[in-house]
Amino acid sequence: MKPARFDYIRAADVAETHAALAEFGNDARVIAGGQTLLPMLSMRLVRPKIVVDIMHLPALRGIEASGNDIRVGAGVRQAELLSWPGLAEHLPLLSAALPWVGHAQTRSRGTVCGSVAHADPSAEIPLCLLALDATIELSSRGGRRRVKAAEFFTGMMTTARTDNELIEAVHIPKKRTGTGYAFQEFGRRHGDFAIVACAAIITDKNVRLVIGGVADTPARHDFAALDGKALNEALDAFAWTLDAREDLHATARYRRELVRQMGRAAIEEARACRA
Ligand SMILES: Cc1cc2nc3c(=O)[nH]c(=O)nc-3n(C[C@@H](O)[C@H](O)[C@H](O)COP(=O)(O)OP(=O)(O)OC[C@H]3O[C@@H](n4cnc5c(N)ncnc54)[C@H](O)[C@@H]3O)c2cc1C
Repeated sequence: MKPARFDYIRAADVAETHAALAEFGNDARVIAGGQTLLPMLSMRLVRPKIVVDIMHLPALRGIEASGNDIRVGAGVRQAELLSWPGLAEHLPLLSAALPWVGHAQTRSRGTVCGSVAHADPSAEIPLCLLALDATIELSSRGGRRRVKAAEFFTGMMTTARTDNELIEAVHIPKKRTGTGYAFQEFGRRHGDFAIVACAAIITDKNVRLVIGGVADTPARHDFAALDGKALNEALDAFAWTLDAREDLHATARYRRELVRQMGRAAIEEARACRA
C-alpha cells in the first residue's frame, strides 16, 4: 500500500521542529530513521498531515559523556552507538543488547531515540533504559523536561511524551564499579522482535531483572541478592506477577517459563562478569 498524502518538512533547526509539533499536535509525526514510521505510513496505520524530518540537525547528532551519564542525541543511529569506542567500557548492557536490535540494515538507519519514542514492548533499547534508570530528555516550545524511563513507558507503544514534544536525547548512566551486566534474548530468528528479552544487573546487595516481550511495557523487579532455591522461588513469583500476553509466537505460560529460565541464566552471567 501507499501512504495517504502528507506534507514533509526537512526541519532547519530544533525550533522549527517545535513549531510544527505545536501547530499540528497529533497530526504531526517526527521522522528519524523511518524504520517503523515508513511501514506504518504505508499500511495507513498512521495518517499524519505532516512529517517532520530531524535527521539533518547537527544539534541532535552527538554521543557525549558528561559526568556519570552518556547523552545520546535524537539523531544518533543505532549502528553509530554500537560502533562508538566507549560503548563496552561505559554502557556494557547496551553493548550486549544492541546487536539484537533488528538487523545491520535496520540499525544503520534506525535511531536510539526513535526506538524509545515507539516503545514497542519487545524492543531492546527501552528495556535497557529501564534497567539502567536512564532519563529521557523532552523539549517543546514550552521548555524542557527529563522523565525517568520508569515513568516514561506507560503502555503498549504509549509513553509520557505529549504530542508537542520532541525526544531530544536520552541520558544513560555509565557502568558502575562492582556491578555486573548481562542481556539475553529468545526469538524465532536473530533480528526478529524478542519473544522474551531480559537484562540483569547485579551488585553486592541487589539483583535487578528487567523483562521485555511479555507484558505491555518492560517489567522491572529488584530482588535482594539470592541464590539457589530462594532465587528460583523469587523468579517464579516474579513470573506470576507479569501480565503475560498470548500471541501467535508464544503462549503466556511459555513466556513465563522463559522468564524463569532466561532470568536465572542472565543473573548468573551478570554475577560472573561483575567487576
Ligand atoms: C525488519 C525490521 C526488524 C526490526 N527488528 C527490531 C528489533 O528486533 N528490535 C527493535 O527494538 N526494533 C526493531 N525494529 C524497529 C527499529 O529498527 C526502529 O529503528 C525503531 O523502532 C524506530 O526507530 P527509527 O529511528 O527508525 O524511528 P522512526 O521509524 O523514524 O519513528 C518511529 C516512531 O517514533 C517517533 N519518533 C522518532 N524519533 C522521535 C523523536 N526524536 N521524538 C519524538 N518522536 C520520535 C516517530 O514519529 C514514530 O512515531 C525493526 C524494524 C524492521 C524494519
